[in-house]
Amino acid sequence: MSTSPHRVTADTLDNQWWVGAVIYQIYPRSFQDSNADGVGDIPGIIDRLDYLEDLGVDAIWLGPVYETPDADFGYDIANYRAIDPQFGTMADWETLRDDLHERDMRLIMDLVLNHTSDEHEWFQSSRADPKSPYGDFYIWRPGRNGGPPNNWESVFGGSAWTYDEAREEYYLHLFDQKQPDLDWSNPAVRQALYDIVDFWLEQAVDGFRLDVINFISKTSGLPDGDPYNTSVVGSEHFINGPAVGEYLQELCNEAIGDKDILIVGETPGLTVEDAKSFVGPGRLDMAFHFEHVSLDAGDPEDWTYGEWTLDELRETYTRWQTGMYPDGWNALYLGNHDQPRPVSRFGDDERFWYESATMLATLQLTLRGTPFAYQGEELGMTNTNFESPAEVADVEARRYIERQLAAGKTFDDIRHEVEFRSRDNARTPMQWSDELNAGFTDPTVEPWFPINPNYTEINVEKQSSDPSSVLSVYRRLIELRKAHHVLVVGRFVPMLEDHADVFAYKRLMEAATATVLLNFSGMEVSVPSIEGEGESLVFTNYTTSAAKKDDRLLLRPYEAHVYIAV
Ligand code: TEU
Repeated sequence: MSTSPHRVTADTLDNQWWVGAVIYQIYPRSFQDSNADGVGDIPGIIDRLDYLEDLGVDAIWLGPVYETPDADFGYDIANYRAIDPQFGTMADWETLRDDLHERDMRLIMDLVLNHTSDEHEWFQSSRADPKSPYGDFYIWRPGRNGGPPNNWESVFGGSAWTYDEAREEYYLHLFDQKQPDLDWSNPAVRQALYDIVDFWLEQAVDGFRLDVINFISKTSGLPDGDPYNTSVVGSEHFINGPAVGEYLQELCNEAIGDKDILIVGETPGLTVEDAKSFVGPGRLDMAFHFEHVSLDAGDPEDWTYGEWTLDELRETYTRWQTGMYPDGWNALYLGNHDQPRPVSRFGDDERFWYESATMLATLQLTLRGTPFAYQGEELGMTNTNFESPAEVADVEARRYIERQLAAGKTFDDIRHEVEFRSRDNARTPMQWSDELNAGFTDPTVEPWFPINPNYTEINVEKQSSDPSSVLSVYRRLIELRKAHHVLVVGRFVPMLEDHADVFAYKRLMEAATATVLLNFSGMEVSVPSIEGEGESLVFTNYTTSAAKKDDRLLLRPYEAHVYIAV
C-alpha cells in the first residue's frame, strides 16, 4: 500500500490545506436561483461568491449537481459525467470552479458511489439483461418464500428489496427503491467508479465528499439481520462491512494516488474505533460520524425522538476530540441537508435565538477538526412548520408519512415528529433579504419549497449591516480561528466535566493555550474561573461583561467565552 503524503499524521498536520480550512456546504437547489424557475442553480452560486469570500470560508462542498430524476434530490445519480439542466451546464460548472480557484477557494464535489439512480444506464441494462456487461453491477437475488431475499430494511423505512418485473428478481436498495445499491464486490463496478473519480480529478476538483461510503461492503451471503436491532434491521451487515477498509485503500491507490485533494467520508454508524481504521494514510482524510446527531434520535421506523443531555453531548465530543488525537482529524458539523437546524435542536430558537445560535457557532469554530458550515447556519436559520403532508417534499419524510397514514394515524398525530425530523427543515431556501421570496428566486415565481416565514427577520441583508448579528459573529469566529492556530490544531482537554449546564474545554498547543466556556442553558449559571495564565477574553456573544460573584463567573443564557494566551 502506498501512503499518500497528504494524509494527516501528527507530523504532517500543518502541510494539509484542509486542516486550517472552514468549508461551506451548499445545497444547490436551495441556495440561489438565477433563472427564475424556482430552483437554485450553479450560476446562482457564482453570483454569491463575494458573500462566501467575505464570510471567510476556504472551500465549498457542492451538493450533487449531476443528472438526476430527483427521487432523492440529486443523491440518485443518472449520469455521473453530466450536470443536470436544472442546475446549469458543464460550462457553468467550469466557471464556478475557475471563479473559486481565482479567489483561492476550493471546490469539493459530493459523490454518491454506494448507489445510482434506477434511471442510470447501468441499471437499465442490468435490469433488462443479466448477461449484459452491467448484469452484475447491482445486488440481484431471487425471492424467498414469495417475499424478499432477506429481512433487511431500507434506511428510509420498509424492505430494502424491490422486485423487478423485467428481471424477475429482487434488487437491494439501502435507501429509496429508485436508488439501487451497486455491487462493490464486483471488480468491474469498482473500476467503473474509479473512472468517474478520475474524470472529476481531470476537471481539477479539490476533493470529494463520499456519500454513505461505509455502506459499500455487505456481509457475503447477505444473511438476515437481527430483527430486534434498534437501528435499521440488517445494518450490522451493511454498515462498516468487512471490506470497507480494503475498498477505500484501493480507491485511494487506484484513483487518487498522491493528489493533494480532500476526501471526506459520510459515515453513519461510525465509532471512534472504526474511524481509526477508515481515516488515515491511504484512506479517508476525515469522516462525518453521526453520534452527536443521534443523541435525540428514537426508533428509526416510528421517528420517535428523545431529549439529548449536555452530559451525553460533552461525552460524545470528548470521545471524538481525544480519540482522533494526535494522528487523526475530525470533520466537524452541527447541521447539514439531512439534519434539523442546529439552533432549533441544540439551542432555543424562540427565547434565546441569537444567544444560542452564536454559542453554537462558538462551539463549531473552536474544536479540533475542519468545521463545515451548512448554508444558513451562519444566519441562525431555524426549522420550519408543515401544515399538511402536501408541504413535505423529502422522500424519507414522505415515506414515513405514507407508512403512518396507512397504519391509521392522522397527520396531526405525527406532525410533531415530521416537524422535528423532516430533512425539509434544512432545505428551505436561503434567506438573502426581506423581499418576497427572500431574494432566493424572482418574487413572481413559486420557489420549489416554501421559504421559512421568518425570512423577514432572519436574512443576510439585515445581518450584514449589523456588527453584532449572528452572521457578523460567525465571520468574526472564523477570523479568530485563523488568527490563532491553537484553535485549529491544539489538543482538546475537557474541563468542568460535572457541570450540568456548561460545556468547557481547553485547547493546548505548546505555549499557546485557549479556554472555551459555553452555557448550554437558558439560565444564568456560575462557573469557577478556569482561564489559564496570561489568557484574555477574545470573544463573547454578549456586549456587556459577565458579572462575578465570590470568584465565580456568572454566565447568562447561552453565553459563550473564548480566552486565549499567545
Ligand atoms: O445520507 C445518509 C443517511 O444516512 C441519511 O439518510 C440520514 O441517516 C437520514 O437522512 C437522517 O434522517 C446521505 C445523504 O446525505 C442523504 O441526503 C441521502 O438521502 C442518502 O445518503 C442517500 O444517498
